[in-house]
Amino acid sequence: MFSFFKKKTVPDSTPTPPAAPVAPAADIVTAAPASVEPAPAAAVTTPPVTAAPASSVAPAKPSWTERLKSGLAKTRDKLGKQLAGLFGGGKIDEDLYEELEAVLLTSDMGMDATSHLLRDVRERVSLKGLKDASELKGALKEALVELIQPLEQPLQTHGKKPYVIMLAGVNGAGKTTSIGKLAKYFQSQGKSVLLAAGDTFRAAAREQLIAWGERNNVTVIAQQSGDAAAVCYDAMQAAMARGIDIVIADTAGRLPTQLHLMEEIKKVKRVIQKAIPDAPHEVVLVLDANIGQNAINQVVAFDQALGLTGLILTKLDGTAKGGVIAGIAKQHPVPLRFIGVGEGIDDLRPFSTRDFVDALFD
Ligand SMILES: Nc1nc2c(ncn2[C@@H]2O[C@H](COP(=O)(O)OP(=O)(O)O)[C@@H](O)[C@H]2O)c(=O)[nH]1
Ligand SMILES: [Mg+2]
Repeated sequence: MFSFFKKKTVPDSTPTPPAAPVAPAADIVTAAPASVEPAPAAAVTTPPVTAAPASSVAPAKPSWTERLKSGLAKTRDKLGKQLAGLFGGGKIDEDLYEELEAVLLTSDMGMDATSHLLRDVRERVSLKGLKDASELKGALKEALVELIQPLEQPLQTHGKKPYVIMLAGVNGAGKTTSIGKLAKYFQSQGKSVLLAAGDTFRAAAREQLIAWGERNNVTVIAQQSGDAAAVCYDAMQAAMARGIDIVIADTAGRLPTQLHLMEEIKKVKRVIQKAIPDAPHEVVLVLDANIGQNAINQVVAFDQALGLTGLILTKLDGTAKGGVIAGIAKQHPVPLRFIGVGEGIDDLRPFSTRDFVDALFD
């Protein structure tokens, strides 16, 4: 039996200030349990009436590059400081390479990526005849760019209507909050968005999405029943009927080791396919960067189950484990569509190798 939570309606006519994080996760205020809708599928709220209140109001706001830099501060502090020590001066010798290896390993790049980078750096050093440790930084930067560049493949949603994006991942990875951020991102490009509340395991999860949709004029398809596949099917039908551009389907968190739940999410995908034969067009695994090397195991397992087409790496701001991107690139590359460096609505952006590496080193 689900109870139907309602967000206490705070008079909220003004657009959310961009600085204030619209974190749908945290605070679903439980008011009086309101009427439970008998209808199996309930479309909540109406499609965006006007162009979504964009987030381009506050001029004093730090730029994305600045936020990326501060978001990566922990990784940079750890990696950068240690590297600065290495690059400080002196000769390039075996001791230096050994130290470099140790530093890379502690930044969660993993053994494979670390060995690869070392080999690459050695080649660059001998090719260019570098002698001084201070020149090593450039070589490492280039090697890292080359390694992770293949992950930079921004999501292209044109050509399909609706373009269907399905999200998967463990609990707390940042799926639902990322959906909010993505919805804003697509709306700001003038696209209409519909959300499918496919996390049917917890009533609160559904309410989190519904509340967010209400605040932001985004249609959310939800159901009282506990069947994620059915919700997603309804969402596909609704999106086609309404000529929606982008559908984003939330799903319940699950561990790859929970086999029955992995079967359940495979079914969600199949049912989406039934509604729209070439959908979902994008199957994204949302990863919390804090898990470091374990992210690679998750990529492998979810890819096996669902056939991943993209990744979202969240919470880079809270961790020193940003090096895991290199590990993914080396061990099981899947396009890294977006990275998250904060809880604010604008803190999710397409992944750019250059920006990332620059923010890490400079
Ligand atoms: N600092 C930070 N927090 C984030 C980021 N992305 C998500 N979160 C937080 O992570 C928590 C779990 O997010 P949620 O979307 O509910 O996870 P889900 O279980 O995968 O749906 C929430 O408190 C979010 O605000 C991020 O990029 N940075
Ligand atoms: Mg969620």
